[in-house]
Amino acid sequence: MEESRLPPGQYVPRGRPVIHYGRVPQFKPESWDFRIFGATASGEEHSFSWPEFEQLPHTDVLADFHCVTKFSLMGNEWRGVSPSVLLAAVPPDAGVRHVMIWAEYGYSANLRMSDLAAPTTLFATELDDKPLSPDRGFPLRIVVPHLYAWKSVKWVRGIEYLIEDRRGFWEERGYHNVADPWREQRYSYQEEPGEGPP
Ligand SMILES: Nc1nc2c(c(=O)[nH]1)N[C@H]1C(S)=C(S)[C@@H](COP(=O)(O)O)O[C@H]1N2
Ligand SMILES: [Mo]
Repeated sequence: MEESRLPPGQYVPRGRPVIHYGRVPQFKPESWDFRIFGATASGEEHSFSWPEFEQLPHTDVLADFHCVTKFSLMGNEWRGVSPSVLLAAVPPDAGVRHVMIWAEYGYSANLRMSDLAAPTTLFATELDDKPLSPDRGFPLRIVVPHLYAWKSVKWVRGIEYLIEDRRGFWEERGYHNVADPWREQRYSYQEEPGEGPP
């Protein structure tokens, strides 16, 4: 393993840990939807059914991911829908600089628009050539490999376009609003002016 691939303070564990807060939700394809709402350009929200979402073009991303508890999972082969596809299908208002990613049970994480639009951010449906397992987010998770993994929300159900930034689940509980592992942005007390909502 090249050391340069591991951000400061991280290690590669034995095995591939699975972690999340709360229970694994059950996927119900008939009632599942993916909503894009908030500050859309049209003022309307849009929702995709599971068959509609599955038909969107898929691409591959090879990336590592880094949990703030210090383990890193290296070389994950994700397949899924690029955020650029969704941003083109349901354009945000010109003033949108942030988004909230929403999941089952109300889990959420906020991202800067630039982090959502980054080339390795993906709405993943597959890991290593198989559909995601239930505990890794089946049927859909976002992966944001360049930020700490609490931002890689499992069981995703939607995107809320935000004009003003707002903190998500862990960001409200003392974790850093931006969460760059290369800069060890772990906790909110490390935030510099402009890195979090006022
Ligand atoms: N919906 C949801 N997504 C979540 C979490 C969670 O509690 N709920 N935990 C996050 C955290 S802290 C980590 S480290 C990764 C773990 O992903 P893994 O279980 O695939 O290793 O999922 C993230 N996504
Ligand atoms: Mo984590």
